Amino acid sequence: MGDNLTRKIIAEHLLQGNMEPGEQIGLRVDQTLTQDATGTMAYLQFEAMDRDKVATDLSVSYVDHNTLQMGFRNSDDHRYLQSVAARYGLVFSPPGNGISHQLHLENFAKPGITLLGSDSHTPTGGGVGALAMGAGGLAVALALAGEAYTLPMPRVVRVYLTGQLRGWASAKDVILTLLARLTIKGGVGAVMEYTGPGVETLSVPERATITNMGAELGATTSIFPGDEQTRRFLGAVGREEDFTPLGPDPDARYDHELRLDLDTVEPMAAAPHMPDRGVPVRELDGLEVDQVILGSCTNSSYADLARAAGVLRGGRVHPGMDALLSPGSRQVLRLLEEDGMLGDFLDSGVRLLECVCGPCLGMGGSPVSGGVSLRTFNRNFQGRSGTADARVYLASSETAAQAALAGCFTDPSRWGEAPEKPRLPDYSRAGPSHFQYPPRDGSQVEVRRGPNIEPLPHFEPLPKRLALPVLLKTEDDITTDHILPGGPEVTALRSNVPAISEYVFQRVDPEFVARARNYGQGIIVGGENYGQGSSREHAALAPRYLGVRVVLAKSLARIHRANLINFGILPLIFQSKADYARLEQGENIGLASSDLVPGGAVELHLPDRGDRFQAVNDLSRQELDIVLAGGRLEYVRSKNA
Ligand code: MIC
Ligand code: SF4
Repeated sequence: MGDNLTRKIIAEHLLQGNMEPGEQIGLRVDQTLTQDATGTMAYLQFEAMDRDKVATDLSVSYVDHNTLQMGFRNSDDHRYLQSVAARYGLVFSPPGNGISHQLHLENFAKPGITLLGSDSHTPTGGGVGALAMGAGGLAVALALAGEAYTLPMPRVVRVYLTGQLRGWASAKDVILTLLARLTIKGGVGAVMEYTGPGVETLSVPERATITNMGAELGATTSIFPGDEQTRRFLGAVGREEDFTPLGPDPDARYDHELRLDLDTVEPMAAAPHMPDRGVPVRELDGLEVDQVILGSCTNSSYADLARAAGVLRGGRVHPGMDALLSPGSRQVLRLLEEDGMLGDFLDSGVRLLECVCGPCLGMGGSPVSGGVSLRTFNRNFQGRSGTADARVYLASSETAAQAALAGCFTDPSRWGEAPEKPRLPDYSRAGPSHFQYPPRDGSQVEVRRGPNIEPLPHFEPLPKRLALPVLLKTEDDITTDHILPGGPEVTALRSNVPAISEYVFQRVDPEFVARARNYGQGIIVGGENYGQGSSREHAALAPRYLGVRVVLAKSLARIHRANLINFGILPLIFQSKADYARLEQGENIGLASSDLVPGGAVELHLPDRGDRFQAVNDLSRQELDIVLAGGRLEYVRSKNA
């Protein structure tokens, strides 16, 4: 039996462990990326490791998330990132250059490499056949120091595509269809590997939309082969030498298989407030829309925006509508200008924003109270837009542009004949990119820190005996946006743990921080898929700073689980859901950390009731040692000592 593409790349990079699904493996990391919101912490951690230079083949530090520069904090962070990149040998992408994932796809990702990024949408790189994974900042810092990236060996799911997209159906509709079918937990523990005759009909930007939003399936990553389409894309962006043909063996084995006939895909929209709530756009016909936003790492390629421009050409945005655009990169914007399409947007009345993430994480562009916003983004979690009672729908660029003109969702059967797919543009016409390359010897470069950049907190080892009050009990599907919101106010504090901790669970329970302070330590009880969504490690770091020592949930999202461990919080899983049902906020739970054994059950005491129950402890030996030491940095320090 032959191997699939995922296993081939893993085998090529395997440093530790066996390739048995679920077993802990360690991979060599070829490339890393960070963005500003997770990057400052990642580089503070890297600096704490006392290395002289990064050990990867290529590492890029992007500034794309928070570029509002309201006050000194944000600007100081950017200067810190720029100086740290020059000091340690990273490429720096300044604010306005573009969105990290779009830029990395265009400029650096290639078939067969491993890419680790401190952002959950790093799998965008799977569009060119890279094994691209999201992780917390500390995992990236360790990779920069040359350490293996450890993760559970994923199952490999074959997504067998047949047919080809018809009419107005787009790549976004493919992933929204899969999400509606599989749900936001459908990819947990798996790599989604796309194969079959439908694959060759999809261009790299279309593939990247699909792999990008594989993050919303909870997948470890998603990947397409390196084939003729890949070669064509790398040629267009001027990197044909980066092409290697790469794919699964013809008789490759998979752990699971799904099929999707592209002929049957139709325009879809994910309804509020989860990306898996997809419905056909025709069913939303007539639903009034107050705001449309084009852009984000999911749908801001030249092809995406060219299709939207085609719809808008000669028309006017509906008077009641606020329409915004943030192109994926400055080069994409430049190409749109060259090809006359910037004029289509401007003349139709679309507002032009910077080439950054922007409204996607609530950096401006919040919709009106109770409004409907239709966005080409990947996440529509409640409140993420900055307006708590807004209803956010996710759809393709074409669907969004149609709604911008009509002021409401309309049935695609009335959109007329769908245009030809736009060709890949020739990037030699796109003007310069603005990457800043590091000097050969950065040892004399001064790292510049502003007053908002606080040193990392030190954490104590896990005590032998714990008696912890339940500080909060949550529902299922709590996202990291619930745990620690995005938006300009909070994101500006990403390099200041004491300050950002004030915002933990702000939208869920405004009393949480005071309660945690009052008790000094505690436990969080979570439902299914606790910590899904973004990779922000602050959603572990800030609760730990407030004294959270254990998260006991029905299940945990992969990146968040790793972040909890990295900051010394013990992740435990309910053995029986009945125990979840009976626990209440304020109840005390006792635990002896000396009873913890790797992969074993653990007994928890309920002293107020004179009762006890069992929870699953699925930690490996190393993970447990990290938690016992008080976190990953403490663990590395104690090992070195
Ligand atoms: C997101 O889309 O939620 C973010 C903002 O890009 C996060 C990273 C962060 O919180 O800084 C992600 O996806 O990992
Ligand atoms: Fe940026 Fe949004 Fe993509 Fe996150 S999902 S990287 S905030 S564009």
